[in-house]
Amino acid sequence: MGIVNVTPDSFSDGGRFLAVDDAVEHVARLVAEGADIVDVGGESTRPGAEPVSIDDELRRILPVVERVVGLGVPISVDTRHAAVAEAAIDVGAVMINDISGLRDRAMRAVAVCHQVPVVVMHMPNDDPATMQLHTDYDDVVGDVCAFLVDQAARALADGVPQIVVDPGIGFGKTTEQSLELVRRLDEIVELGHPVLVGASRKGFIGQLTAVDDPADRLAGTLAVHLAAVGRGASLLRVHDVAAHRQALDVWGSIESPLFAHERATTEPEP
Ligand code: HH2
Repeated sequence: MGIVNVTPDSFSDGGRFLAVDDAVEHVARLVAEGADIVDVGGESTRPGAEPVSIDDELRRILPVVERVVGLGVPISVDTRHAAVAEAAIDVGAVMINDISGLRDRAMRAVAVCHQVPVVVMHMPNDDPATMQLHTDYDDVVGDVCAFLVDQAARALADGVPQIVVDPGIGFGKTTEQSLELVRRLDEIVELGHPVLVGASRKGFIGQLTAVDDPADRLAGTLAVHLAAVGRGASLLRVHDVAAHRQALDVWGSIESPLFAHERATTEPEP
């Protein structure tokens, strides 16, 4: 899943894709590099980010979604707001990425009404501004699993067609808690839903490696993401698609000798 942040203030690429033409060009590049899904968002959720009005979020993402649906790659909309999700679906998005974990009944209703899959991400509260004040878990993996089980069950009972779960790396997590979630990702995989991991360029990688510029954290990101795939993650949310494609092709060729060859020469199984 390639990341498209149509924001002025995202932690690693804020301001780079705020103009519609720049965002569309970026999507085309991510697709050319091998993204299977493109995730378009209009609100930075880094700790302390300024809240964005619904109108601004719509103004940022709708023109981009409208222009990229023709590229043939599925578009997911990265939003906490039901109205934004619905408007994006109306212009062609086919998936919701909800960092607030489908807490909002209205968001579940949008997914049910339009029969779109949803990424249900864990964060300890529904407010990026204060999430880092809520890192007091009994057992971070157990607490995250309990939240994801409850939210997935509620969503499926309401009629959401498909759930992807996500531990929310860095969202109300200390560095050690983010590492523990990746180390024990198999416990989240055992919940029975596809698992998405998004560690791309995040702060805990900088903290571990003393690399301040997020754009320089690709090697650390690949290390985390390959560890996650090795434990059963199905989707990776990434800024650097080409590097991930290369790493996954080589990793996959080691795990299964036909992997890279099959990817290059055959259509995927239905
Ligand atoms: N992380 C970010 C945003 N959306 N969605 C999911 N499902 N999982 C994540 O880990 C995740 C996410 C934060 O990263 P980014 O979009 O690069 O930064 P910002 O929030 O500053 O725009």
